[in-house]
Formats: sequence, C-alpha cells, structure tokens
Amino acid sequence: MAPVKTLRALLHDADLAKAAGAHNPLTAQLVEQAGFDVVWASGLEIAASLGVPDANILSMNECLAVARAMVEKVSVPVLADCDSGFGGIGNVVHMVRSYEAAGVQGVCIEDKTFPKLNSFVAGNQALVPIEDFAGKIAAAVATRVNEDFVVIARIEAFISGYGLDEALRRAEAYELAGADALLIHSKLKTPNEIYSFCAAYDGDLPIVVVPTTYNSVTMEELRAGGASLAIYANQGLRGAITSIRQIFGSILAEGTAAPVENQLAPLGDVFGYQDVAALLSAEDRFESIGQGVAKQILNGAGEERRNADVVER
Ligand code: SPV
Ligand code: MG
Repeated sequence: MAPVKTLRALLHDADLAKAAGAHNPLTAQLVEQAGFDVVWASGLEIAASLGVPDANILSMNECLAVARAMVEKVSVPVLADCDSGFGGIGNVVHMVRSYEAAGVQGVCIEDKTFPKLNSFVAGNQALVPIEDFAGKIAAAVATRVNEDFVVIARIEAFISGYGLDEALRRAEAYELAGADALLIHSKLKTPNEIYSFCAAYDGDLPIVVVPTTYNSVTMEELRAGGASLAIYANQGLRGAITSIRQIFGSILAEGTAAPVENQLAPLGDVFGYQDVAALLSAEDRFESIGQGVAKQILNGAGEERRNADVVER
C-alpha cells in the first residue's frame, strides 16, 4: 500500500486531492475505504446526525469529540470543518490547540459571523469585516505547533451575494495573514464562479472547492480549472438518508425484512468496522496471561510471597 500523504502534501500534489464528508468514525472509515484521500469532518453532517441545524448549535467540544474519534479510526488525514472558528480570536486559539492535539491535520474556518448558518440555507449569510477574519487566520497560524498543521481560509463572498472583486480582495488578505489554502465556496449550479476565481487569483495558495450544487463538474475539469482539493461534503449522508428511508419503508410495506436482505451490508461488515476481531484476540491474549499469573501464584513462589506479605501486614 502506498504511504499515506499528509494533508499539506496532498494540497501541493500534482493530482487533485479528494475528500468526502463524514459525521462519525464509521462514516470516516467508509470515506477511507472508498479511496478518498482526506476525511472532511463536516459541520453539516455532524449537526444533521445529531438532529440540529448547521448553525453553531453544537459546541466546539461536541464537534471536536467527533473529529478526534475519526482520527482514531482512519489513517488518512482528517480535515475539520470549524465553521467560523466557534467565536472570536480567543476561541480560534483554543480551537487550534485542541484540534491539533487531537491529531486532526487541518482546520477550515469561514469568514461569516458567529453563529454561522449553512451556506445553502436562505438566511443570514453576512460576512465579517476582512480585518476580523484576517486576525483569526493569523491567530490560527501562530497557535499551531506542528508546521504541517494546515489552516484553510474559506471565502464566503459568493455565498453572501458579493462578486469576484470581493472574493479576490479577501483571498489576498487571508494569504497575507498566513493561510495555507483558500476554500472558495459557491452555490451556483455551474462552476462558473469557481472558475472565474481560479483564473483571476494570482496568489500562491492551493484552492479548495466543494462541488455540491455544481455537481456535474468532473474531477478532471476541477483540476484543469485550478482546484487542488475537491470536497464531496455531504453526498454520503444524503445517500444514507435515501437508503435508510427505502429499507425501512420496504420492511413495513412488505411485513418482513427478507426482501431487503440483499441490499444490506452483512453483520460481518459491521463487526469489521468495530474491529471485533481485535477485541476477541485481546481477550484471548490477556485471559491466558491472567491464567499464567494465577498458575504461578498457586505454584509455590507466588504463594510464599503472598504469605510473607500477610505476615508483614
Ligand atoms: C459542511 O460540510 O458542513 C460544509 C460544506 O461546510 S457546505 O455544507 O457545502 O457548506
Ligand atoms: Mg460546514
């Protein structure tokens, strides 16, 4: 197996790097198993999986706990969606310390107000002033300990109704503040805004894109258009919703689970993701160590030591 590349290396690779969204360790494993290079710990997916809007309802610690658990289960890099940084500069400093310590390889923060609202929801998509967000980026970069920890600045100018000029102004500012990459978001059905940004941007940072609404674009086209990392942010969750709806509907409609059995992952797969084999072998190993210890105790040497202990006490 080829060695796993770091997130920083992937961002500077000749090929397009590919990430997919996950909301728990199981879905992170599915991202890795499918062959994606990076797990995107998606704010939308994590919030949706807990039944709340993607609007900073969850605390940083709730999001961090999910990202940390993902890191423990996959070997590809985890990139955490950290919304607008969970507050002000002090929150960003605490966030970078915490996520870096958890083994996450990078964070992405966006230039929206706190609380943020998912970019596809019609509602408040106001941007913070450039100086405020540049300060947050500078704080994030100054806080990291490992030089390879990646800080991605997400530009929401197009989402917020601004044009190319505002997006480029922000790109320049965030690059000056020390960002390692820029995520340019768009809610158009075509990649036109993304392409125009990539063509006009004359800085040095890798560009990250999220082809959710402009879903017909291919990976080759995104690479040729100037993107370094494409994030398929929520297709997994949406696919799971469709699949579960269909399975549950069919069980009730048919009055039996038999017809859907061939659409289900076998229980063996579930045990595989849980690493039940490791549990069983740990039990075997340590039970036999325990038995060995008990035998020594019952055979003399241990027995004498125990008696001596009793006498001393
Ligand atoms: C997420 O996955 O939470 C994202 C991407 O931020 S999006 O939902 O497209 O804004
Ligand atoms: Mg998000």
